[in-house]
Amino acid sequence: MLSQKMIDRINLQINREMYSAYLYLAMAARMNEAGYTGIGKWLTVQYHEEMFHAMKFAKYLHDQNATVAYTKIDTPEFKEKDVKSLFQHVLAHEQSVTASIREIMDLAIAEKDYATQALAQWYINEQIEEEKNDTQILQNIDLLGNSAQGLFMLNIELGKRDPSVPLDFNKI
Ligand code: OFO
Repeated sequence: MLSQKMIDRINLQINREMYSAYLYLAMAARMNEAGYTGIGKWLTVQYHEEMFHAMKFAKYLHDQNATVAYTKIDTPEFKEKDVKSLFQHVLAHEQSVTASIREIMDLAIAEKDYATQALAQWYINEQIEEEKNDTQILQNIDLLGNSAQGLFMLNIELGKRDPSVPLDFNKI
């Protein structure tokens, strides 16, 4: 059984994951408008990943007989128009999400809540992957010299990404 404090904190994280999804969907729109449809696709796949993260938390609350609370999602905030600055924002955002997940782990440890510790560990591992992906994209941009030709190639490469998350709540 989860404490009310933990239920509230996980519901907050569901909102944050959905904000991430919304942010990446908005970024995808900006990239598509600029003609970078491959980068737009990569960001749209990331939108699905974030919704999966939200649903995995929701499924956990459901399995623990706790109430899921879907709350208002803020308007996505970003000003960046060029590819490199956009991915710098993505990396910084993921670093803030990592800090948020660590707070859940800290609370789970403080409450001796072993079930949530196991769940939080999955997200901690996932955040390693998220930050690694964004760092590699930024490294590739630097290796390519942030040139028009380089971004053209990156656009093709990132467009190859396909979603890998289940869409069925019961298969989470
Ligand atoms: Fe859910 O990992 Fe990104 O935000």
